[in-house]
Amino acid sequence: MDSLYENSSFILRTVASGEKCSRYKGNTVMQESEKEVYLSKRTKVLLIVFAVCLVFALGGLCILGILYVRVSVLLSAKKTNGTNYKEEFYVLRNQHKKTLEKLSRLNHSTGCALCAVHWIHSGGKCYYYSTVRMNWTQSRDHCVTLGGHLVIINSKAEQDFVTSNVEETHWIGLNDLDTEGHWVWVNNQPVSNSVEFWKKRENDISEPDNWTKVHPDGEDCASLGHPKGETDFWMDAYCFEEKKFCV
Ligand SMILES: [Ca+2]
Ligand SMILES: [Ca+2]
Repeated sequence: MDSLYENSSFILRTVASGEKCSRYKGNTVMQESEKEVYLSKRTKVLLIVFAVCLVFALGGLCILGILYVRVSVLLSAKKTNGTNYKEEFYVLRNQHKKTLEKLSRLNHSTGCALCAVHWIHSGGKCYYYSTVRMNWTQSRDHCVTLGGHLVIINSKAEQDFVTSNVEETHWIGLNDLDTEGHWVWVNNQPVSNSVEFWKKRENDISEPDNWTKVHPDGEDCASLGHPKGETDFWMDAYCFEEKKFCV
């Protein structure tokens, strides 16, 4: 009986132990199940966040695409307009140049003054005196847009005529930019020794003196007179000074 009692006790302990084990296993299963549910929820949340981010990213890409297309269209339109204006400018400039050439031919054939408005006729040519001041290079380029060139003086009569209409220093179409001391007109013709009107000084250096005391680069562009004096002779001057100019 003792043995049976003992065995019963063992069985009871075993049963009790089995119950405890079952409860433990049950708890473990429940924890794992909760863990799986938690992970599943977390995965869903992450997927939703990812999907939302993806939607925003796609939306951003669409907006960027639309902006890119709009900017491209605008730039293309501006480029086209710029090209059109440029072509129009060249056409008008050529027309202006041809008209001036016709006027010049008529002047030669008839002896009448047939220059454009604001241009002055003399000796079969038309002259223009600017109202604005520019440096020499700007003046040279601007004259071309007017259908002419910086004035080239070929005779004493032309020198007298050109200087008779100016009251302050003006640029003329003469420079030694390429080779110091080698003066050439804007049509690449050198200055004739018999037709030059440089300022002469008896007791000092005559013009052109390529004066470097004020501007170390010297003086490579010719003008009628200087800012503070007479205008009926040529002087070399610093090319970046701003002066009126003759066409
Ligand atoms: Ca010079
Ligand atoms: Ca000088």
